[in-house]
Amino acid sequence: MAKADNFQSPDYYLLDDLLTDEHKIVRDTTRTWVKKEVSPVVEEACQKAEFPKQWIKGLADIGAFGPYIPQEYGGAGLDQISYGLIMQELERGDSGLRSTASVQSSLVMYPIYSFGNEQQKKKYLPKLATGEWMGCFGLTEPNHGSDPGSMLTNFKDEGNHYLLNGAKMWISNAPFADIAVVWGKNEQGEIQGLIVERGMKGFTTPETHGKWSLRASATGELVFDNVKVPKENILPGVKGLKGPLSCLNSARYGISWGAIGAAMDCYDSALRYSKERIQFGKPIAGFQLTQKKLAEMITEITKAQLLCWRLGVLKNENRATPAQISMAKRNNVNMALQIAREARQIHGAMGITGEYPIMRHMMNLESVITYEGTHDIHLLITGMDVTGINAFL
Ligand code: TGC
Ligand code: FAD
Repeated sequence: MAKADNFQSPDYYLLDDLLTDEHKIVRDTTRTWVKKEVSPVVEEACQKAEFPKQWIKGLADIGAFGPYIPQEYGGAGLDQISYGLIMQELERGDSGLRSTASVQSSLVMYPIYSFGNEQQKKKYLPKLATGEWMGCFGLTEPNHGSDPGSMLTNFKDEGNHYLLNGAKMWISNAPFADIAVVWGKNEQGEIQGLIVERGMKGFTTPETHGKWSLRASATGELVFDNVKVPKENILPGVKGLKGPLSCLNSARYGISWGAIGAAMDCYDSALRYSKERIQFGKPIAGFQLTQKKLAEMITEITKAQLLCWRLGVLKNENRATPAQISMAKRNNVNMALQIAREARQIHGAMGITGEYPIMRHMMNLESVITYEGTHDIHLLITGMDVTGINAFL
């Protein structure tokens, strides 16, 4: 049984002063929903490795599906900082919950909005915003993870439809998704996006079991065995790897904020526990080594908050570069993982139990540091940006 959610958000540099009233309302609405609907059930969901389906309606109601998609298509029409704050609060609850919203917003709604035609936008976006339809994003393949440009999934033009073959692996939301935005190569070897719908013959989504991480998020494969995809389901607005990578820019940006949420939860729990736990006749918060851990945690959280706020401003002005987003994703996820490990130590043996959120965050972050570009891939993107030399070649 999980303990009451007494989370108090750290704001050491008074960053609330930089937020608008709308930002604060959006953040607080998400936080309230997470406390009420997520915290009481998340531990059990993770233990059972189940995604609580009732979260879908709640996420839609708070505007977490397509926060920055215009209202005419069912989105919330918010800015990028609001999007980030929603991701922060969701991941404070659980990275798997944030994953579900990230995928739906940045990896399914974003490509349909950015690369789809009007008919596709009208058909899919409103239903995705309400959660009536859930989506997933197929880029990674069994043999092509960090190097998606080498993908084998392909489609042929057969006159009145495309014939799609191949397989995708490690796909969040796949087991229950109604649609999949799938990236494959056309006969000229160019990457294009297709919207594949559940029920199309030859399309299956086997679930991946046995994960020790992101257990409240459903993960699966996408298998395409001569799937006939109607011609109207191709995304006409983009060709090449820049299509899926543009979606990743949006999702990675959201993860940068999300990781702060997980870190804040670990810090908050460790701070409270260290003041309550007595050893050698005094609270362990009184020992210098515990204070070092807590002081370093709040310093790193504050730096990450500043990084994200600035990145959000740049994103609102359409000035954020992919390399700047890589820096924030890499720094903030690593920061959160280190904080989760230190917080686990402060909780002693209690830190390994589900009574505290620490171990769950720590295990989740082991996926977050790998997906959406691994820690090292993002380092190499920064390296390429500052040196002008491509280490991938
Ligand atoms: P490269 O030759 O550098 O680039 C190919 C084309 O793409 C353009 N480009 C970008 N465009 C937009 N945004 C970006 N971030 C871009 N990065 C590159 C580039 O300009 C070029 O355009 P053009 O017009 O010249 O063709 O590509 P490369 O093959 O050398 O690969 C580069 C690399 C390694 C950085 C990239 O492929 C990469 O980022 N790999 C990591 C793969 C990854 O992140 N996969 C994520 C899968 S989705 C996921 O994990 C979801 S988890 C969801 C959840 O649950 O939250
Ligand atoms: P690999 O690419 O095989 O990398 C293995 C190691 O080699 C890493 O440490 C990597 O950094 C290193 N490496 C690779 N290339 C280089 C290089 N050039 N230089 C130095 N080191 C290198 N994908 C989707 O498309 N959609 C999803 O919804 C999705 N959800 C996911 C959910 C979960 C829970 C997980 C774990 C993954 C998900 N992924 C998804 C896949 C994810 O994006 C990939 O796992 C990730 O891109 C890394 O690919 P890989 O696992 O094949 O590792």
